[in-house]
Amino acid sequence: MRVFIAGVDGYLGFTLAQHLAARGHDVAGADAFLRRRWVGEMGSWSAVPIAPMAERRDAFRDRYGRDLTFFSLDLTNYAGVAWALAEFRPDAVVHLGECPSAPYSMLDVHHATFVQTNNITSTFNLLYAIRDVVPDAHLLKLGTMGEYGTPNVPIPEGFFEVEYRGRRDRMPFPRQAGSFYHWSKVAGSNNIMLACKLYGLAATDVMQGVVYGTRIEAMGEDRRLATRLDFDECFGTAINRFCCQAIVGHPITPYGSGHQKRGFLSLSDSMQCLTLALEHPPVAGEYRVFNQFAEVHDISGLAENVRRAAANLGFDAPVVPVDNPRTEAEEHYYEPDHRALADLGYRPTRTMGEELSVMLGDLAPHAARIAEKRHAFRLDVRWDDAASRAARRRTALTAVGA
Ligand code: USQ
Repeated sequence: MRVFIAGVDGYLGFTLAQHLAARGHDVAGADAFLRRRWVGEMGSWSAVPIAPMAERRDAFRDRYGRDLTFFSLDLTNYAGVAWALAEFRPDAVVHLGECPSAPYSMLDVHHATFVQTNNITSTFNLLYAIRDVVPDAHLLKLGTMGEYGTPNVPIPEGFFEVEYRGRRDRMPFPRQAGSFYHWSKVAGSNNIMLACKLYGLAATDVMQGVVYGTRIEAMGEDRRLATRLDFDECFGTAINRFCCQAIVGHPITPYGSGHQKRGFLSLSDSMQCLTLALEHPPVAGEYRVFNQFAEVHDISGLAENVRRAAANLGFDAPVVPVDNPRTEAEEHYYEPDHRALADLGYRPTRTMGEELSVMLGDLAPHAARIAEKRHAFRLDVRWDDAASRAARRRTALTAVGA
């Protein structure tokens, strides 16, 4: 199969390219290296050093015996997107090329607008380019479990049966996203659903939980094939951040009561699921939704799991709950379905404990690198009061005479 990955330089994108190549698929990708820039804007860098794209492609060829065709391209440029698809003629397009950070979208009006514009535009460009250039290609779009929020009822996979005033229908399950980023993903889902109906496109919208992990088996030990792993306040997700904190003896930071629950899955399981979706495409005109996660945990439980796994390896870090910078339910019901991928054959490959040991082992050699940017663990993006951040920044700058 020929697979085009939008966002191929990212955490999931570069990993997926390798996973697919190892399974014999031909892979191309596009990226404008925005993720590298955003993390730099946060005053941080990837905990695991990552190679420039030219080196990544050399290493890819060495390991998988095939090229990673690459388009240096901003996905908000429609002509560029259409040209890339015409050049490569994919059977499937995987859309991982969005700004993935809820906190980044809550920084201020400029970041909120940027995240929504960037994400909605890139999705439209891919939809229209597929329609006009490769209409039979399957669009595999990364949505998020965060689209649903935390309703007080079970969460189905995308759709549910409703009975209202004596009439019944099958409808999209209500979305209650909790950040401007998550709402950008809801907009993407709605637009794809309509495009499938209007243009007969085939799409899978993956509501993915929080991913953690440093590697997949295919990568081997070539450092040029390593994928990024972020730990800053905006681009570091809970488990990845907690592991980096533990490695440098920084307090592990569950927010608030830590009772908020989320679905989690390892990087290798994420690859397994995305590949299952690609290798079992929907039919023309079908818009299907998969909920993609392996286990539901609450955040304080996770923090404790990381603390224990790190202590076993000789890294001691306390768990110190901090005031929750987000506006989110901390005590809530959470029962999402996740049957569709299991029906296609998905089976988790490792327990969280096993994965944490691998991760911590991979991160340990980079402790000095993480420690150098430990200021990036800071917490100053608040959902309710972004202005306080600017005020604190000003105070800090005044204090250093800047
Ligand atoms: N959290 C902490 N301490 C931290 C960081 C996070 O307690 O130091 C908590 C947050 O308050 C939240 C939970 O952990 O309750 C998850 O936060 P996160 O930063 O790991 O994940 P989130 O912001 O939800 O976003 C991430 C990805 C996003 C993806 C989403 C899937 O950045 O792209 O869409 O996970 S989901 O969470 O299922 O919506």
